[in-house]
Amino acid sequence: MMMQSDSRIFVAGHRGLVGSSLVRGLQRKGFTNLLTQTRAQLDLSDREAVAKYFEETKPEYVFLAAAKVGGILANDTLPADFIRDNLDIQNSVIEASYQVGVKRLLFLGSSCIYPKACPQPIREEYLLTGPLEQTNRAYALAKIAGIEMCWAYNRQYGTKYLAAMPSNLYGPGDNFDLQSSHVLPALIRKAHAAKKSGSEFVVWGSGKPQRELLYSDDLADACLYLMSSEDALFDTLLKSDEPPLINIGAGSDVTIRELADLVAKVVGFEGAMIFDASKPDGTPKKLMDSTRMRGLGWAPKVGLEDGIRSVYEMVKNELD
Ligand code: GFB
Repeated sequence: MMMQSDSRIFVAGHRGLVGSSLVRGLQRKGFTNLLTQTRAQLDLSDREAVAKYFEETKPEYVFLAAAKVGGILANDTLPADFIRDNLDIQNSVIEASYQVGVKRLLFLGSSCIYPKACPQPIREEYLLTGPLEQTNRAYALAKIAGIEMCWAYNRQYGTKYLAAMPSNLYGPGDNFDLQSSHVLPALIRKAHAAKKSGSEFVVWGSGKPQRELLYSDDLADACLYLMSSEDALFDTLLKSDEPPLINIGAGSDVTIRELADLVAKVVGFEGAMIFDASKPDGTPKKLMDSTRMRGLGWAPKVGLEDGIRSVYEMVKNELD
Protein backbone atom coordinates (compact mmCIF):
# COMPACT_ATOMS: atom_id res chain seq x y z
CA MET A 1 0.00 0.00 0.00
CA MET A 2 2.95 2.39 0.31
CA MET A 3 3.63 4.87 -2.50
CA GLN A 4 5.86 3.60 -5.31
CA SER A 5 7.79 5.86 -7.67
CA ASP A 6 5.23 5.30 -10.45
CA SER A 7 2.09 5.45 -8.26
CA ARG A 8 -0.60 7.86 -9.45
CA ILE A 9 -0.49 10.66 -6.89
CA PHE A 10 -2.97 13.54 -6.89
CA VAL A 11 -1.84 16.70 -5.12
CA ALA A 12 -4.93 18.85 -4.58
CA GLY A 13 -3.88 22.48 -4.19
CA HIS A 14 -0.50 22.12 -5.89
CA ARG A 15 -0.06 25.86 -6.34
CA GLY A 16 -0.48 26.67 -2.66
CA LEU A 17 2.20 26.94 0.02
CA VAL A 18 1.84 23.31 1.12
CA GLY A 19 0.91 21.79 -2.24
CA SER A 20 3.85 23.36 -4.06
CA SER A 21 6.24 22.09 -1.36
CA LEU A 22 4.72 18.63 -1.72
CA VAL A 23 5.20 18.64 -5.49
CA ARG A 24 8.82 19.76 -5.14
CA GLY A 25 9.43 17.06 -2.54
CA LEU A 26 7.76 14.34 -4.61
CA GLN A 27 9.75 15.31 -7.70
CA ARG A 28 12.99 15.40 -5.71
CA LYS A 29 12.30 11.90 -4.43
CA GLY A 30 11.70 10.56 -7.94
CA PHE A 31 7.91 10.18 -8.03
CA THR A 32 7.04 10.43 -11.70
CA ASN A 33 3.27 10.11 -11.94
CA LEU A 34 1.94 13.29 -10.33
CA LEU A 35 -1.57 14.48 -11.05
CA THR A 36 -2.32 18.19 -10.64
CA GLN A 37 -5.11 20.48 -11.73
CA THR A 38 -5.29 24.24 -11.69
CA ARG A 39 -8.44 25.92 -10.43
CA ALA A 40 -9.35 26.78 -14.02
CA GLN A 41 -9.05 23.12 -15.02
CA LEU A 42 -10.95 21.68 -12.07
CA ASP A 43 -13.10 23.40 -9.46
CA LEU A 44 -12.47 21.20 -6.42
CA SER A 45 -15.66 22.38 -4.75
CA ASP A 46 -17.70 20.97 -7.66
CA ARG A 47 -18.56 17.48 -6.52
CA GLU A 48 -19.55 16.15 -9.94
CA ALA A 49 -16.51 17.55 -11.68
CA VAL A 50 -14.19 16.10 -9.04
CA ALA A 51 -15.91 12.70 -9.24
CA LYS A 52 -15.48 12.73 -13.03
CA TYR A 53 -11.80 13.67 -12.78
CA PHE A 54 -11.14 10.87 -10.29
CA GLU A 55 -13.00 8.36 -12.50
CA GLU A 56 -10.83 9.37 -15.45
CA THR A 57 -7.47 9.49 -13.68
CA LYS A 58 -7.89 6.90 -10.89
CA PRO A 59 -5.44 8.35 -8.37
CA GLU A 60 -3.98 5.85 -5.91
CA TYR A 61 -2.75 8.41 -3.37
CA VAL A 62 -4.18 11.82 -2.53
CA PHE A 63 -2.66 14.76 -0.72
CA LEU A 64 -5.57 17.04 0.18
CA ALA A 65 -3.74 20.36 0.48
CA ALA A 66 -6.35 22.45 -1.32
CA ALA A 67 -8.14 24.86 0.99
CA LYS A 68 -9.34 28.39 1.42
CA VAL A 69 -6.71 29.74 3.82
CA GLY A 70 -5.67 33.08 5.19
CA GLY A 71 -4.43 34.98 8.18
CA ILE A 72 -6.32 36.25 11.16
CA LEU A 73 -8.06 39.16 9.40
CA ALA A 74 -9.28 37.12 6.42
CA ASN A 75 -10.56 34.40 8.74
CA ASP A 76 -12.29 36.93 10.95
CA THR A 77 -13.98 38.89 8.15
CA LEU A 78 -14.86 36.13 5.63
CA PRO A 79 -16.12 33.28 7.84
CA ALA A 80 -18.81 32.19 5.39
CA ASP A 81 -16.26 31.77 2.59
CA PHE A 82 -13.95 29.81 4.87
CA ILE A 83 -16.53 27.31 6.09
CA ARG A 84 -18.33 26.87 2.76
CA ASP A 85 -15.31 26.56 0.47
CA ASN A 86 -13.42 24.23 2.76
CA LEU A 87 -16.37 21.94 3.39
CA ASP A 88 -17.11 21.81 -0.33
CA ILE A 89 -13.51 21.01 -1.32
CA GLN A 90 -12.93 18.34 1.29
CA ASN A 91 -16.33 16.71 0.81
CA SER A 92 -15.76 16.44 -2.94
CA VAL A 93 -12.22 15.10 -2.72
CA ILE A 94 -12.78 12.66 0.15
CA GLU A 95 -15.91 11.16 -1.40
CA ALA A 96 -14.32 10.89 -4.86
CA SER A 97 -11.30 9.21 -3.27
CA TYR A 98 -13.55 6.63 -1.67
CA GLN A 99 -15.45 6.01 -4.91
CA VAL A 100 -12.31 5.12 -6.87
CA GLY A 101 -10.59 3.19 -4.06
CA VAL A 102 -7.73 5.57 -3.26
CA LYS A 103 -5.19 3.60 -1.17
CA ARG A 104 -4.18 6.42 1.16
CA LEU A 105 -5.28 10.01 1.62
CA LEU A 106 -3.58 12.71 3.68
CA PHE A 107 -5.88 15.55 4.74
CA LEU A 108 -4.13 18.78 5.76
CA GLY A 109 -5.60 20.81 8.60
CA SER A 110 -4.19 23.32 11.03
CA SER A 111 -3.36 23.77 14.70
CA CYS A 112 -6.32 26.16 15.03
CA ILE A 113 -8.65 23.14 15.24
CA TYR A 114 -7.72 22.80 18.92
CA PRO A 115 -9.56 24.63 21.71
CA LYS A 116 -8.46 28.18 22.42
CA ALA A 117 -7.55 27.50 26.05
CA CYS A 118 -5.81 24.20 25.43
CA PRO A 119 -3.13 22.87 27.77
CA GLN A 120 0.27 23.35 26.11
CA PRO A 121 1.90 21.72 24.28
CA ILE A 122 -1.25 20.54 22.51
CA ARG A 123 -1.68 16.80 22.11
CA GLU A 124 -3.85 15.17 19.47
CA GLU A 125 -6.35 13.97 22.06
CA TYR A 126 -7.25 17.56 23.04
CA LEU A 127 -9.40 17.84 19.92
CA LEU A 128 -12.98 18.86 20.80
CA THR A 129 -12.29 19.34 24.50
CA GLY A 130 -13.22 23.05 24.64
CA PRO A 131 -14.43 26.18 22.82
CA LEU A 132 -12.59 27.40 19.71
CA GLU A 133 -10.90 30.75 19.07
CA GLN A 134 -13.47 33.20 17.69
CA THR A 135 -11.35 34.62 14.82
CA ASN A 136 -11.00 31.29 13.02
CA ARG A 137 -13.95 29.29 14.27
CA ALA A 138 -15.53 28.79 10.84
CA TYR A 139 -12.29 27.55 9.28
CA ALA A 140 -11.49 25.36 12.28
CA LEU A 141 -14.93 23.76 12.22
CA ALA A 142 -14.56 22.92 8.52
CA LYS A 143 -11.19 21.32 9.23
CA ILE A 144 -12.60 19.41 12.21
CA ALA A 145 -15.34 18.13 9.90
CA GLY A 146 -12.60 16.95 7.51
CA ILE A 147 -10.87 15.00 10.28
CA GLU A 148 -14.21 13.49 11.26
CA MET A 149 -14.85 12.54 7.61
CA CYS A 150 -11.50 10.73 7.45
CA TRP A 151 -12.29 8.86 10.63
CA ALA A 152 -15.87 8.06 9.63
CA TYR A 153 -14.80 6.73 6.21
CA ASN A 154 -12.06 4.64 7.81
CA ARG A 155 -14.51 3.09 10.23
CA GLN A 156 -17.39 2.59 7.82
CA TYR A 157 -15.54 1.77 4.62
CA GLY A 158 -12.13 0.55 5.78
CA THR A 159 -10.29 3.39 4.04
CA LYS A 160 -6.86 4.65 5.11
CA TYR A 161 -7.28 8.40 5.47
CA LEU A 162 -4.99 10.29 7.82
CA ALA A 163 -5.25 13.93 8.95
CA ALA A 164 -2.06 15.95 9.49
CA MET A 165 -2.22 19.11 11.61
CA PRO A 166 0.63 21.50 10.85
CA SER A 167 1.46 24.49 13.00
CA ASN A 168 1.53 27.95 11.37
CA LEU A 169 3.50 27.64 8.14
CA TYR A 170 5.68 29.82 5.95
CA GLY A 171 7.89 29.29 2.94
CA PRO A 172 8.44 29.87 -0.77
CA GLY A 173 5.35 30.95 -2.70
CA ASP A 174 3.56 32.35 0.36
CA ASN A 175 0.82 34.99 0.11
CA PHE A 176 2.21 38.48 0.79
CA ASP A 177 -1.07 40.40 0.51
CA LEU A 178 -1.37 42.41 3.72
CA GLN A 179 -5.12 41.96 4.08
CA SER A 180 -5.25 38.19 3.62
CA SER A 181 -1.79 36.87 4.52
CA HIS A 182 -0.53 35.10 7.59
CA VAL A 183 1.67 36.95 10.04
CA LEU A 184 5.16 36.13 8.78
CA PRO A 185 4.81 37.20 5.13
CA ALA A 186 2.99 40.32 6.36
CA LEU A 187 5.82 41.22 8.73
CA ILE A 188 8.42 40.66 6.00
CA ARG A 189 6.54 42.92 3.60
CA LYS A 190 5.96 45.62 6.24
CA ALA A 191 9.54 45.64 7.56
CA HIS A 192 10.85 45.82 4.00
CA ALA A 193 8.56 48.73 3.13
CA ALA A 194 9.35 50.55 6.39
CA LYS A 195 13.08 50.23 5.73
CA LYS A 196 12.69 51.64 2.21
CA SER A 197 10.47 54.55 3.20
CA GLY A 198 11.99 55.27 6.62
CA SER A 199 8.58 54.88 8.25
CA GLU A 200 7.44 52.88 11.29
CA PHE A 201 7.06 49.11 11.25
CA VAL A 202 3.44 48.49 12.29
CA VAL A 203 2.74 45.15 13.96
CA TRP A 204 -0.86 44.12 14.65
CA GLY A 205 -2.17 43.36 18.12
CA SER A 206 -0.22 43.38 21.38
CA GLY A 207 2.80 41.41 20.17
CA LYS A 208 2.21 38.97 23.04
CA PRO A 209 0.57 35.99 21.30
CA GLN A 210 2.89 33.08 20.58
CA ARG A 211 3.10 31.19 17.31
CA GLU A 212 4.85 27.98 16.28
CA LEU A 213 6.22 28.40 12.76
CA LEU A 214 7.28 25.56 10.49
CA TYR A 215 8.96 25.87 7.10
CA SER A 216 6.68 24.41 4.41
CA ASP A 217 9.38 22.09 3.00
CA ASP A 218 9.78 20.55 6.46
CA LEU A 219 6.05 19.89 6.56
CA ALA A 220 6.22 18.36 3.07
CA ASP A 221 9.01 16.03 4.21
CA ALA A 222 6.83 14.83 7.08
CA CYS A 223 3.84 14.30 4.77
CA LEU A 224 5.92 12.34 2.25
CA TYR A 225 7.38 10.28 5.05
CA LEU A 226 3.90 9.34 6.24
CA MET A 227 2.53 8.52 2.80
CA SER A 228 5.63 6.48 1.87
CA SER A 229 5.69 4.52 5.11
CA GLU A 230 5.12 0.77 5.40
CA ASP A 231 1.56 -0.37 6.13
CA ALA A 232 2.56 -1.61 9.58
CA LEU A 233 3.57 1.92 10.53
CA PHE A 234 0.81 3.84 8.72
CA ASP A 235 -1.88 1.59 10.20
CA THR A 236 -0.74 2.33 13.75
CA LEU A 237 -1.70 5.97 13.11
CA LEU A 238 -5.25 4.98 12.15
CA LYS A 239 -6.49 3.72 15.49
CA SER A 240 -10.19 3.00 15.32
CA ASP A 241 -10.96 4.37 18.77
CA GLU A 242 -9.64 7.91 18.19
CA PRO A 243 -9.51 10.36 15.26
CA PRO A 244 -6.70 9.62 12.76
CA LEU A 245 -4.75 12.71 13.64
CA ILE A 246 -1.08 13.64 13.77
CA ASN A 247 0.52 16.94 14.79
CA ILE A 248 3.43 18.31 12.73
CA GLY A 249 5.13 21.29 14.30
CA ALA A 250 8.50 22.91 14.78
CA GLY A 251 8.56 22.15 18.50
CA SER A 252 8.99 25.69 19.81
CA ASP A 253 7.21 29.01 19.45
CA VAL A 254 7.99 32.73 19.60
CA THR A 255 5.97 35.78 20.56
CA ILE A 256 4.81 38.03 17.73
CA ARG A 257 7.16 40.68 19.13
CA GLU A 258 10.10 38.26 18.94
CA LEU A 259 9.06 37.32 15.42
CA ALA A 260 8.90 40.98 14.39
CA ASP A 261 12.37 41.54 15.92
CA LEU A 262 13.73 38.60 13.96
CA VAL A 263 12.17 39.86 10.73
CA ALA A 264 13.57 43.35 11.37
CA LYS A 265 17.03 41.83 11.85
CA VAL A 266 16.85 39.76 8.65
CA VAL A 267 15.47 42.67 6.61
CA GLY A 268 17.92 45.15 8.14
CA PHE A 269 15.22 47.47 9.51
CA GLU A 270 16.49 49.55 12.41
CA GLY A 271 13.67 52.07 12.89
CA ALA A 272 10.73 52.15 15.29
CA MET A 273 8.26 49.32 15.72
CA ILE A 274 4.72 50.09 16.89
CA PHE A 275 1.83 47.84 17.89
CA ASP A 276 -1.67 48.44 16.50
CA ALA A 277 -4.04 47.44 19.31
CA SER A 278 -7.09 47.87 17.05
CA LYS A 279 -6.18 44.57 15.36
CA PRO A 280 -6.98 41.19 16.98
CA ASP A 281 -4.47 39.03 18.84
CA GLY A 282 -6.27 35.75 18.20
CA THR A 283 -5.23 32.62 20.06
CA PRO A 284 -2.75 33.45 22.85
CA LYS A 285 -0.65 30.33 22.26
CA LYS A 286 -0.92 27.17 20.17
CA LEU A 287 2.24 25.14 20.55
CA MET A 288 1.66 21.56 19.49
CA ASP A 289 3.08 18.39 20.95
CA SER A 290 4.53 16.61 17.90
CA THR A 291 5.91 13.63 19.84
CA ARG A 292 3.93 11.20 17.71
CA MET A 293 5.49 12.50 14.46
CA ARG A 294 8.95 12.86 15.97
CA GLY A 295 8.69 9.29 17.27
CA LEU A 296 8.60 8.16 13.64
CA GLY A 297 12.04 9.66 13.04
CA TRP A 298 11.07 12.97 11.44
CA ALA A 299 12.48 16.29 12.62
CA PRO A 300 12.34 19.75 11.06
CA LYS A 301 15.56 20.89 9.36
CA VAL A 302 15.08 24.61 8.82
CA GLY A 303 15.54 26.96 11.80
CA LEU A 304 13.31 30.02 12.01
CA GLU A 305 15.92 32.68 11.28
CA ASP A 306 17.40 30.70 8.36
CA GLY A 307 13.93 30.10 7.00
CA ILE A 308 12.98 33.78 7.18
CA ARG A 309 16.29 34.67 5.53
CA SER A 310 15.76 32.29 2.64
CA VAL A 311 12.17 33.46 2.05
CA TYR A 312 13.27 37.10 2.17
CA GLU A 313 16.06 36.46 -0.33
CA MET A 314 13.52 34.85 -2.68
CA VAL A 315 10.97 37.66 -2.53
CA LYS A 316 12.71 40.91 -1.71
CA ASN A 317 12.98 42.09 -5.31
CA GLU A 318 9.26 41.57 -5.80
CA LEU A 319 8.12 43.42 -2.69
CA ASP A 320 8.66 46.98 -3.94
O1 GFB B 1 -0.77 34.05 10.94
P1 GFB B 1 -1.86 34.85 11.57
O2 GFB B 1 -2.52 35.87 10.74
O3 GFB B 1 -3.04 33.95 12.08
O4 GFB B 1 -1.18 35.48 12.87
P2 GFB B 1 -3.32 33.06 13.37
C1 GFB B 1 -1.89 36.34 13.64
C2 GFB B 1 -1.10 36.85 14.82
O5 GFB B 1 -0.06 37.71 14.36
C3 GFB B 1 -2.02 37.71 15.66
C4 GFB B 1 -0.33 39.04 14.74
O6 GFB B 1 -1.60 37.71 17.01
C5 GFB B 1 -1.82 39.07 15.02
O7 GFB B 1 -2.19 40.13 15.89
N1 GFB B 1 0.10 39.95 13.67
C6 GFB B 1 0.92 41.01 13.84
C7 GFB B 1 -0.27 39.91 12.38
N2 GFB B 1 1.06 41.69 12.70
C8 GFB B 1 0.34 41.01 11.77
C9 GFB B 1 0.11 41.24 10.38
O8 GFB B 1 0.58 42.21 9.78
N3 GFB B 1 -0.66 40.34 9.72
C10 GFB B 1 -1.21 39.25 10.36
N4 GFB B 1 -1.94 38.38 9.64
N5 GFB B 1 -1.04 39.03 11.69
C11 GFB B 1 -4.53 31.71 11.57
C12 GFB B 1 -5.92 31.24 11.43
O9 GFB B 1 -4.48 32.17 12.84
O10 GFB B 1 -3.54 30.72 11.49
C13 GFB B 1 -6.09 30.20 10.43
O11 GFB B 1 -6.78 32.33 11.28
C14 GFB B 1 -4.96 29.20 10.38
O12 GFB B 1 -7.29 29.58 10.67
C15 GFB B 1 -3.62 29.84 10.46
O13 GFB B 1 -5.11 28.28 11.40
C16 GFB B 1 -2.49 28.86 10.58
O14 GFB B 1 -2.14 32.22 13.73
O15 GFB B 1 -3.90 33.87 14.46
